[in-house]
Amino acid sequence: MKQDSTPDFNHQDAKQKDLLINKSDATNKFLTTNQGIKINDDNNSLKAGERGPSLLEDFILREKITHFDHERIPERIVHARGSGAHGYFEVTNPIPQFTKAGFLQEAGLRTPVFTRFSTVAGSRGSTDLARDVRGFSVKFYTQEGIYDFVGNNIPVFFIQDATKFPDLVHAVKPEPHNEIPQAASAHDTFWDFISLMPESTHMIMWLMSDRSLPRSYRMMEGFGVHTFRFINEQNESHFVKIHWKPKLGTHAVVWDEAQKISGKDPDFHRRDLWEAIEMGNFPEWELGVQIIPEADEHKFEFDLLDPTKIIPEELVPVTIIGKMVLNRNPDNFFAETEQIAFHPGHVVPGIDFTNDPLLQGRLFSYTDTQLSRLGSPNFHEIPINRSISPTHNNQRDGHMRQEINVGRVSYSPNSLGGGCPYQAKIAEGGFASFNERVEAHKVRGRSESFSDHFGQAKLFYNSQSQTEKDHIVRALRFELGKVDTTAIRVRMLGILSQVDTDLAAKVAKGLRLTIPATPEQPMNHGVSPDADLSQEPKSVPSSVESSQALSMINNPTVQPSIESRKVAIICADGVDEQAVLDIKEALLKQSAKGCVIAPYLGVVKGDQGGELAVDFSFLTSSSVLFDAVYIPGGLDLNELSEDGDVTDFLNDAYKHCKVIGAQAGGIELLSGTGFASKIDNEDEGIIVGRDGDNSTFAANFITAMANHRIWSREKTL
Ligand code: HDD
Repeated sequence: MKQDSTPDFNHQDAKQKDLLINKSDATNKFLTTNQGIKINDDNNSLKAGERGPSLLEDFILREKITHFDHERIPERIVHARGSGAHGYFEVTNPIPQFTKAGFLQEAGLRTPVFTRFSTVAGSRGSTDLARDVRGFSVKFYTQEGIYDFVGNNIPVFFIQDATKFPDLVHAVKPEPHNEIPQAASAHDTFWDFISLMPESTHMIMWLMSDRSLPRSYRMMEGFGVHTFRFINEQNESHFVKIHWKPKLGTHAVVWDEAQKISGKDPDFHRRDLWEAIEMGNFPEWELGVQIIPEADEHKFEFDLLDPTKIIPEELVPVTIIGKMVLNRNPDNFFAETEQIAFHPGHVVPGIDFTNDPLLQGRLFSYTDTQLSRLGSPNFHEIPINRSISPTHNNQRDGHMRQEINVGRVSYSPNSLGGGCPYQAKIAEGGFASFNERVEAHKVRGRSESFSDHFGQAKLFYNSQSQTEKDHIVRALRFELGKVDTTAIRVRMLGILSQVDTDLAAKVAKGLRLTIPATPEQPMNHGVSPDADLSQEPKSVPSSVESSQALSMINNPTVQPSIESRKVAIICADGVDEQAVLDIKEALLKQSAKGCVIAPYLGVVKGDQGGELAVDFSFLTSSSVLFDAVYIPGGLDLNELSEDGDVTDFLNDAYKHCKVIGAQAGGIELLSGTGFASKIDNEDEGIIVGRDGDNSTFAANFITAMANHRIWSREKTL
């Protein structure tokens, strides 16, 4: 059964139409109880006398308080902190030869989606800028039912078997005795676990890289992690790895900046996503696939079923098949972003699973968790979770059932209901699992092909630029530096030495520790006496030595751009207003935004007698919330250069490798705040304009900004 793509059926909006019946707008309406009774006084409870006790009879008070008392539901056990948006997926390059999934069949076909991004470890109210993996989940409301993509911004995972997931999460969450630290992996229990789980080494390289500090949700990749299957009309299977590639490129902030953003604006990513969509800068990703024929299953030096491995793009290129655009913010956070329930087991005909033991465990976990989080097996009826293709079956009742099933039949087979609802033949769109042949002994064990824990960790490290390698070293020094137990630090150094001796030595230097001569055999901790220890971790050299796609800085597909970036324009009375207007216009032409920052809110007076509206004061903003800083001429230097806030603003911008631009008198301000020698030494990220040519200055400023950061400022380790 193919999707209906006839011109009069606007499938992109089908979910919005579906949600309409649940929307409620109180504009020009009376206040009522939940039973529809109009309320006359919402400020006073019913009392025996004005100073007397409240009366139990007050059904209005009781209803209001009772509802309030029950407003909270359990937060997600992982990925509690998140933000989402509506949008659509559009096919650009159909692949019927690989999959029969209806939503991938026709070029131009649009399917509505809701996408939720998240951190993993922190609570619902925690900072967006934690060093953490980011969740990347997309619910496709296809005409064949719901397809959920439930991935991350990192293409591998910590563990190979789902049975270790509760251990991993217990280790990374705040420690149970004092519930410290929040949204952070830099503590003993996490690194204790990791240092005993060498299979996590590849993932740890990614987690310690800047991938775990995205500049924006809009600037991160998404990965399905597991190998899935595509099934075509001929019932042929191909293995597939799924990728999302952001239109704006993959970019990160630096760690010091991330920590400061966490204080200045813990909602930084949430706000960024919301504002981008409100401003019409719709976030966009391309959907790509790596396809591997069944016959090639054993062709690689790693196991396709092992979720701690990538398939280097040099071995199997990524083919782009579509794009996703997020163009609408939710109306209500709780109803949509909080109540949405994803499940990697929600697949449509044409997509199927592999025997990846991590995926297999996930297939159980996600329905189970919704039962405690959303409270009922009827969570699929919540509007945001509801399929837009019709659902009919013999499941009945349960908490909060919404559907009113008519008739007396709720079983199959039946004759009283004419045999309905019917089973669908495969040709009619019925889902049939891929008939993979499985012949095996029942065994609690792991394939030997899963025991390479270091080969791809090396590949990742080798693929990084020097700047990125240094960031990994600094991240490890920070994280292990927060670990109190020396034995754990030492054990980790043993693991790191198996990835790269230089990396281990640099981390060891930061910790003032020595790398152990013989690394402890971590797998031997806590194993039963009769366990098979023959599978010691090993390192299988990758046939690809270095892969540019793994580096954010060297990645050739990332084009220089300032689209949707924010520039702080430092202003005060007397400012050269034409220069401000010119840079704002130049930025706007590239879909970027200039914000006026001044000592006080309100307006600043320009040198031509005009006024410029102030967006933020130094008190309500910070340079960590911007991508670059510009100082025009004509400022009242006395007012600005003595203000410590301005110096902090510029120092942070410099330290975080951001472009700083100054014209005319702004150059004096820059010199006066300690940047004189940096201007003289021609730092490539300090752009000065002395000749009053605003357009040449703007062009130079924008070119410098488009490369994201001036990494040459950082000291090489
Ligand atoms: Fe998971 C949520 C991604 C392994 C069990 N997971 C969750 C979310 C994402 C992922 C993005 C948030 C969904 C949302 O926005 O609502 N999880 C992954 C990836 C994994 C992974 C990419 C490895 C490849 N997860 C994993 C395992 C298990 C779980 C091995 C359990 C055996 N994950 C859950 C969960 C969550 C969840 C407990 C919490 C909330 C939810 O499901 O709905 O069931």
